Amino acid sequence: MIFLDYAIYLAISMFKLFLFSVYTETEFSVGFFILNIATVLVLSSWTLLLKAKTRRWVLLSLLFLHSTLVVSDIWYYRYFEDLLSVMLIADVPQMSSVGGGFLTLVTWKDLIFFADLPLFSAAFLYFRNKTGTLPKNKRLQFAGAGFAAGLIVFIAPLAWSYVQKEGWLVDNPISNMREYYQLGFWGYHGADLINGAASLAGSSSLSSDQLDLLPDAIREIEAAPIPEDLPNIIVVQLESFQSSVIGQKINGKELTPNLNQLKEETIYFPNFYHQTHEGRTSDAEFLTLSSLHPVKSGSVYTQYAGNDFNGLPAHLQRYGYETAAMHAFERTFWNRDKFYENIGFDRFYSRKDFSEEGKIGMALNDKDFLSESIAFASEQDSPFFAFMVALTSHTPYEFPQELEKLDLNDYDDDLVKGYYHTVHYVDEAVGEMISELKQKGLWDDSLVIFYGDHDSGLTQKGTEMAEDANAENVVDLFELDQGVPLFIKAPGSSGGEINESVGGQIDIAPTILDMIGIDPPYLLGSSLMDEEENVTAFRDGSFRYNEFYYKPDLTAPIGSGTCYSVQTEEQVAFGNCEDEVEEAAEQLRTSDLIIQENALEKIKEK
Ligand code: GP9
Ligand code: MN
Repeated sequence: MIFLDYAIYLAISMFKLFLFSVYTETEFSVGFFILNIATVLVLSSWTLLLKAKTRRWVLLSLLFLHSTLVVSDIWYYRYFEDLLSVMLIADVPQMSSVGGGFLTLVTWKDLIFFADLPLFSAAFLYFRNKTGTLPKNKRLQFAGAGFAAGLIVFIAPLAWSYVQKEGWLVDNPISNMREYYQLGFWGYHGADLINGAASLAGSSSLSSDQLDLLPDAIREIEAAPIPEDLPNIIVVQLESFQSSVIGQKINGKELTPNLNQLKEETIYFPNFYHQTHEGRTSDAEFLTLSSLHPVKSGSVYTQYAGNDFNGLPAHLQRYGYETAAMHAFERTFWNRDKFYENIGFDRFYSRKDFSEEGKIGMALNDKDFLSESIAFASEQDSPFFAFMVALTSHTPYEFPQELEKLDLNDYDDDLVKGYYHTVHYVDEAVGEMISELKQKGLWDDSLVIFYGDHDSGLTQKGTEMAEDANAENVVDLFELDQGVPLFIKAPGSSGGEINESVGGQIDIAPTILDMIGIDPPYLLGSSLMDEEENVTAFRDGSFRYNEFYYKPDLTAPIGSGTCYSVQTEEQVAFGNCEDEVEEAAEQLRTSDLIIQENALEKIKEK
């Protein structure tokens, strides 16, 4: 067989893509197989033009590159349930933050992706004198036929579905995984390369039609009177802080006694969720400060730090607030120095402003961090807005043994143990902070908020944490993974209250403005204090609304998914979620347009 090497190459390539689905537990149907083989043909049939000897080495190199990309995708998927993207280039400096946690993504079985290399080489050596080379025109015919067949099979379903389903395949798919299922592994990476290159080159595609699609409210510039006696605002974002730890007991001991107690003095929101994606901490901050969604690949902070957003700090500045951000890590990490200045912070207290001694994990421990942050906040003129980003409970949850206070002998996973130790410590830090705020007269009249930035990364089905929480069905796992605590201490109030409103980090800015009586600029979120039910959307198009949770089927067009009742944890009729599916998608599209096309600035220029 003249092209035996190429046939083996195709078989191995397809096996790798199949294995990718097995490792990531994602769909692999017959249609998807055909789509993938078509793209492999399109990308590799040119090698049939080469003489046999050269072709083998080229195919071997292609297999190596293929494995490298597949394995990188698998590691990335294990952390983010998403695929790598060109836009992540801007995030390479932050990748180190996963640190020791990254190694947990790598397993020995991943090496299988490179097992073909020695086997393929051995087969080459064996066949090296047994296969001849076809004449040039024949090779051209085979290469052309392979390429054409691949292209037709790849394009046909796209074209068909474009006609049938009004373009869902080429429409904004909202999530990378939907694009992957529509275009196949190589199709996704090819499309991403083109879009990413265009974006990095700064080419803008915002048409005036698209601008017209934006809600009218965006254009309204408010001129509201300044309310009297505006309170100081202190917002504390806690690292990897899940709501599952609130009220949790370990060997009869409360994991978060201080936060549990805080329910007596503040408004607690049990139906509050993080909406972060790949930008992790930076996404949580962005959602909070801009009331927009994160982008579908990478972080807004690193890619769009200079764009125009209706930022909370800048809006508060208009009403006379002094604004300061505190985070005891490198000021350039996640591009914070640029983003904070752009969004309206007068000052940014970073690692160099805090004590050098007393590190836990990545930075100064949260007890000292919060205490020193209060001192910095007190230096601001009132009213002030202080935004504090804590860091002790960051993966891989390293915690000094001498400070451990919990008996975690019943747990096996070191990451889970570390997580609970750090969470318990951060809870103490919050308790001490509240005492200090009270002592300094900064508690009673201030608006103080505590919330978690995102989950611990230890919540997937079958993990020790999920099993410990008896999280087995879709709703349980969603709650464990997406739920973060939110406590709001209203100015001048001391009573505790449970507010059942469904919401997410996108609602924090509108809630703050609502509570202090300032008209908001155009924001995507809504105040949690009003009675209205809002759609709390997540980056993949899933959402919570009312008593329902909707999980999309990413292998299908927008609108195919399953609706669940959060109360019964059972699947319910799709009709219960139907109206909100498009609303959630629309929220994400509007947000993308504002961020990626810098639409707010363009509107002002118009
Ligand atoms: C460091 C912090 C890291 O500044 O943002 O947290 P992460 O983004 O990895 O969750
Ligand atoms: Mn984080």
